[in-house]
Formats: sequence, C-alpha cells, structure tokens
Amino acid sequence: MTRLVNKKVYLFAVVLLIFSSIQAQQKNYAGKKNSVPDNSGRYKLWYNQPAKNWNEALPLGNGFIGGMVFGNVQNERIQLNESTIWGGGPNNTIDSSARPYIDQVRRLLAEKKYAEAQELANSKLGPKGNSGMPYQLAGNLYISFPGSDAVSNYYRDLDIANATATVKYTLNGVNYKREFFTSFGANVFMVKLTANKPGMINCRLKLQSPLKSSVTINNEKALVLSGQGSEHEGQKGQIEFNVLTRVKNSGGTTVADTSGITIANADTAVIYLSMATNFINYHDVSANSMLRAENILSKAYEHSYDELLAENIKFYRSYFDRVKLDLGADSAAKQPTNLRIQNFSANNDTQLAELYFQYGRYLLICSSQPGSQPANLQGIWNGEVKGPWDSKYTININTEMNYWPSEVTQLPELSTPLFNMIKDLSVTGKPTARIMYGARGWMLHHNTDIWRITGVVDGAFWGLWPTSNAWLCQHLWEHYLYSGDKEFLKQYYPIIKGAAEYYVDALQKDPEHGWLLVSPSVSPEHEYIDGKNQVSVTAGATMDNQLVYGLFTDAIRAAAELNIDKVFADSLATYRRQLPPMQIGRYGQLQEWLEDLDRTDDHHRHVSHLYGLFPGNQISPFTQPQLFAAVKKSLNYRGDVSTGWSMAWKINLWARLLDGNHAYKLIKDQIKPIGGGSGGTYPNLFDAHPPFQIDGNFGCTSGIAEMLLQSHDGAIYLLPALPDEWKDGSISGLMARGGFKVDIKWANHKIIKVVIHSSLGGNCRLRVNQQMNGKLLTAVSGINKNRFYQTMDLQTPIIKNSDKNLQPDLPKTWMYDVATLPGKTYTIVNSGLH
Ligand code: FUC
Repeated sequence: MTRLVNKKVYLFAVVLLIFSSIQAQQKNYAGKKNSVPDNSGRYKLWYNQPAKNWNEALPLGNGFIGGMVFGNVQNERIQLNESTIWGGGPNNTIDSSARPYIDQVRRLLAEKKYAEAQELANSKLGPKGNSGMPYQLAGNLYISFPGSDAVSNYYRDLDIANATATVKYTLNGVNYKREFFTSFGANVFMVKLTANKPGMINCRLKLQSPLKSSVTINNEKALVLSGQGSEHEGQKGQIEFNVLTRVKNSGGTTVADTSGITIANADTAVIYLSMATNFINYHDVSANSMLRAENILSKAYEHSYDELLAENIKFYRSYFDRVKLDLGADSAAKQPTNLRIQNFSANNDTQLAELYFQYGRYLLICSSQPGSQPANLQGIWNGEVKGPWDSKYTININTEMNYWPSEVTQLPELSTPLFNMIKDLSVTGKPTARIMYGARGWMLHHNTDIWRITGVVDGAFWGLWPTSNAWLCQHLWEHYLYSGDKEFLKQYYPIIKGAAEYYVDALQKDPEHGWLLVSPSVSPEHEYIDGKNQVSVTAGATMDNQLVYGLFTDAIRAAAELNIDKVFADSLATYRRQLPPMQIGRYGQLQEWLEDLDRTDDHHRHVSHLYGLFPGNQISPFTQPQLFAAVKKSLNYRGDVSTGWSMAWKINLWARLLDGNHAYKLIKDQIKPIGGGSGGTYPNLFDAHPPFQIDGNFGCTSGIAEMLLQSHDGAIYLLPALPDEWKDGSISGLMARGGFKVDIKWANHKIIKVVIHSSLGGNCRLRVNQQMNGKLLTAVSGINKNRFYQTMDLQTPIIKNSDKNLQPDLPKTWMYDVATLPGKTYTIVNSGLH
C-alpha cells in the first residue's frame, strides 16, 4: 500500500515537473511576436520554440556523421553521431553447440509437439556470447550564450530542400542567426553564428560525451574529444573516436583551453567540427582516428562556410530534386510543423503528406551514402549510449523497410551500404550455416550489427528466424529489375546463389504433406496458441515459404539473365515446386502458419505472411484474385492502428490492395502525435514506434509512392490507389522496373499527362483505371514481353474456406503498350477524359 501511495506521489511530482517546465518554456516564447517563415515553406519543418526534448530536435547528416540541432537560446545543443561508433569489437555469435538441438527441435515440430519444441529451443538455442552491440552517440557540442532566454521573434527550421537548419531570434534589439549543415563533400558539421550588429557574437563552446572520454586541445587550437565505444555484454569496447572542433571568426577573439573555446565580440563565427573512428571494416579497427579527424578538419578549414555550403546544396539537390510531388496548395503550411501534425487527421493538409514523403527521402540521403554504414533502426541519429533495441539492424522487417523508398523514389545509389552489408553477411554467415545447420551457403538470424554477427539474438522466441538472407537478397534482385545493371547482377549472383544453397540443404521434408519446410523458424515475433501455450517456434510459416519461393525464383531468373548455372537453376525449380503453397484458412484469411491457427481478433504488429503482397510480388489482384481477397481479410482482421512501422507497412499493403482511401486512412493514423500506446509522429516528423524508429518514415514514403505508381505485376500501374483527398496533383521522377522514369499529372482524379523516360528501351506497358487515347498508345491484353515484367508463376493455393469463389471487387482497368528506345522520352497527353 505504502509503495502504491509513494508511486502515486512520485507520478504526481513528475507530471507537475513536466507541466511547470512546459509553462516555463511558454513563458519565454509565447506572447512574443513569433516570426512567420520567409516563404510558407513547402519543404520546411519549422517551429516557434526550441526543442524541449530529443524528438523535437532537427536532424542533419551526410551518411557518415549526423547532428541533432536543439536550438536552445542560451545553451545550444548539437547532439553528435558518427556512424561507426558502436559498442564492443569484432566478433561473431555462432553457436557451436546448436547443431544437435536444431535437429531435436525439428523432430519435435514434425511430431507437432510445438510447446516442447519451443521449450527446448528457448533453453538451448538462445544467444551465444551476446545479442549484438549498441550503436552509440559520440557526444554533444554545447554553445552557451550570455543573456537571457526571453527572446522575441524566435524561429527554428529544417529546410529539406537544401539540407540546412536555422535558428533566429531577437534579443535586446539585436537579431541573431545560427545556421547549420553537414557537408557531404568535406564530411564536417558546420555552424555559422551571425548578428545584424557587429561585435555581438559572444559564446563558449564545449564538447562532452557520456562515453569514456577526455578533452584536450591541439596545436591548431582545436578542441579535441577522444573517446571509446563501450564494453557491452562481455565484448571489450574497441572503437576509438575523436571529435574535433575549431573556430574561424571575423572580428573579436577566440581563446581555447581544455575546458572549451571562448568567442568574444566577434562579428561572425564559423565552427568546423569533424568526427572519425578507427573502424575500417567489421573485422578491422586499426585506423588512426585522430589522424583521420585532423585531416578532415584541416582540409575543410581551408574553405569558407559559404563555399562549403554552395557545394553542399548542389550535391544534396542532385539527389533530392530527382522526384517532385505536388498534391496542391493548402494554407496549413503557414502553421508550425508541430501543430500541423496535431491537425493532420482533421485537415486535408496535402502539403504535410508531401513534406512527409520528401522527408523520408531527405532522411535516406542523410543517413545512407555510398561507403557509409546502412541506415540502422534510427538511421544515423541516436542520442543514447544504448538506444532502443541497441539501435542496430533488425532484419525481420526494419532494415528492409529502411530501403523500400530507394529504388522507386530514384535514390538507388543509397542502397549501396545495404548491398555492402549483405556482402559482409554472406561471409560472416557462412560458418553459421555450416556449424549451426550443417548447410552450405550463408545465413543469419533476425538481427545484426556493425560487426555483422549472424547468431541468434534475444532468445529463440524472437530470434530463431533463419530467413533474413532471403529477404535481403530480394533487394539485390529488385535493384537489377529497376536498373538492368548486368555487372551488378554478376557481382551479386554468387551471394543470391549462396542463400539459395543454404535452403537446398536446410529445408526439411514435412512428414504429413511431403512439402519442404524452413524448420525451425518463427513467423517473426508472433505466437500461435498451442493448447494453453503461446508458441512462436514453428516450421513452414507462410512468410518463410514466400521468401524461399521468391529467392529460388530470383536465383533462377538471375542465372538465366547471366546465362550461367543452368543445372543449379533447374534443381531450384524442382525444389520450388515442393514448397508449401499458400493456404486460405477457415475465416477466408491468408494463413500465417502451416496449420490454420489464425485468430480474427489478432492485432499483432507484424504482418509477415502478407510479405507476398508487399514487398513481394506473389499475390496479384488480376492473376491471384482469391489470394488477393484473402490478404484483404487478414489485413482487416489485423486492424489499422499499431506501431509506427506496422502502420507504414500497411500503407504499402493497402496501396497494393488498390484501396487508396484505406491507405490514406493509415497515413492519418501515422501522422498524428503519439498516444494510447500506439505509434505516430514526433514533432520533428520522426516516426514513433514509439520510441523513435526511422523505418516508419521510410515505409510511409514508399507507401505514398506505391499509391501513385506500381510496377511489380506485369505493367506500370499509374495511380493505382489514389485517395479521394488527392484530387489534383502531379509526381515526377518515380522509377518503374525496367529502367522507366515516370511523370504523371492528374486532375479531378483522372490522368491528363504521362511522360515516360526510357533508359533501357523495351516495351512499356501501362495499366490505368481509365480509358486513354494518347497517340502513342496501343490497347493490349495478354503477357508483357518486357523481361523485367515477368510475373510470378505460383502454385495453386489451398482453399479451406467453404466459399471457394472468393472474388475481390476490382476496379476496371485498361492496358496500353508503348514501344520505347533507350534514352528516349515519350509524352502522352490524354485529351479525351473518360
Ligand atoms: C522488431 C519489432 C519491434 C521493434 C524492433 C526493433 O523486433 O517487432 O516492434 O520494431 O524490431
């Protein structure tokens, strides 16, 4: 009882504290005249107060380093990240005692002793050594200013069209301005402090880190923070890092000592900040981090802020400007972003949907660059020593979701870090396949980290999932479908083949049907009920069947494209036929497990068995209408509101279910402040699982693209899922498979203009929801001859539901072919609207 009372008192005190700190903030900033952004800011996130917490700070980054800008008036904080600062050091987590237990678990599953199988798996097949290392922050740059917080005209923004952030305010009649960006070319974080009167820049810089670290100063009067990644779960911290910062001022003075740099009476001050570590690759940490950080800083220091900025904007825009989305003007952009998020579901704030779409592209450009680490659970932005789920790579959905927008929104180079990680994993995952499963090829379980670990993480209930390799390889094949890049395919074919070989050896014959099953496994992180037990460990989960079916198909097609390995490809075709077909269960749902165990009141966040619809291409409304209808049933049972990434996945799924209004409903569920335990969006537009997880940002960007264009099912489907709210608009630069770049303009929900840029040539087949009569178009039906548009040849599903004629309501569509040549552009103006 006393404990309960104490708890209540404590809670009350916390609420009071939060409330009074909010009031204190409001006292400083409310009531003062807030400045309205210079142009209503189609591409700006803007606010009239500083960040009260990390989820209000604004992210800048270049794939290698990142910073979160808080915009506090008296004590500016820039929280710093370097993408190779992780706990521990080179290691792998292969379980050398696993082999006999895997066989025992397989036997128990074959005998349908599920609870026993799980008990054994949980006790014998848990993590060995560690559950992966955490991605860690570098520290903080603090800039403290004398005076008071009571300023007027406070304004703070992030301009995602230019990758810059700004803070402005007026104090004692002086207008102060701070500008920030992260240089892609020079790899430094830049800050510029100015005022509209000379001699007014007075401040003090400090570097700080919660990691083991010390601060010194070097010969060039740069402040030097030297630190070390943490020891974690028995792994000694082997990352060494340095953060260096140096000032260039005009007017006034700068004095540096080990406690900081003091800038006095300057007209302007520019701060250069570099960060580097000793990390070379997952098995080599022998670089000299200090030398690296010094070189970066001294090279950048030769250039002025304006030079670096001009070069940066040019570089950044070479990515960002490739896609333009216009969903029409609305007046909500005149409001600060935090208010727009609050009001999104009530208002039709089309420009916020646009901003969210482009923000996903911004975040990918800033967190994943050729040569960098792939975007992790938080991209590159993590303010903690041990962030949520270690801020590492979860491969049963999250890592893949990060890269969903890259091909379709024309940022394919940004997948390079993912491809490189797959290459690493195909090496570290080879002994795992051999030692744990007695199989050739390579494999990993549901997580990895910078050291590319491949063993079980977090316990068998979550971690005994061996199918990550198949999902990762889907990205390799998709890159080929979009680009037609044979060199790329040649380079990565052995990796796709290695994953397929793993399954050739590891699949288990099901005694009941003779099917080949992935065993043991789980339907990611989900459980079924076996008697009184909640069990996750299983064999032949639908997602696994789809993933292996997809992998074998891609490997067969890749071998054919390269004209190699026919015997192996033919053997895969034989195995593929023996995989379990998809099954429609008693509720008319797509079964998640081999047996009909689904529940209609199950709202679990993972929708793994719907992989076949998205991001897979195994369920088509036109050739698999029954499966299509079953997926719809399953998704309706699962419900809408969930964690951030789950809602983002559902946007893509509803787009593929050709229901734009339902997809839009999920965008509304996602773009709202968090509450009631479900996901949403933080004031800085970061996706909330909660907590912050970047996958939902990327997933929603991909979902919006899928609503406007799809190209996985034999044709380029234009506006397949346009919601009522997006009546007029245009999109340019979206990519379709086969190297087609597509621009679409529509009015009153009808397409009025399409422009196709063909890079590879070949037949361009369009599917539309309206009759079109452009001069270049030929109305067609039947198979698309373009080889990038081959559809999946599936086994016949098993239907257990009594309604054998499950037929979805499908829109009437028309198909047209345009014969294209490489490098040519085709404009179709649909004059006759039907
Ligand atoms: C998977 C999800 C969780 C979370 C974590 C990082 O485990 O089930 O919801 O997103 O990854």
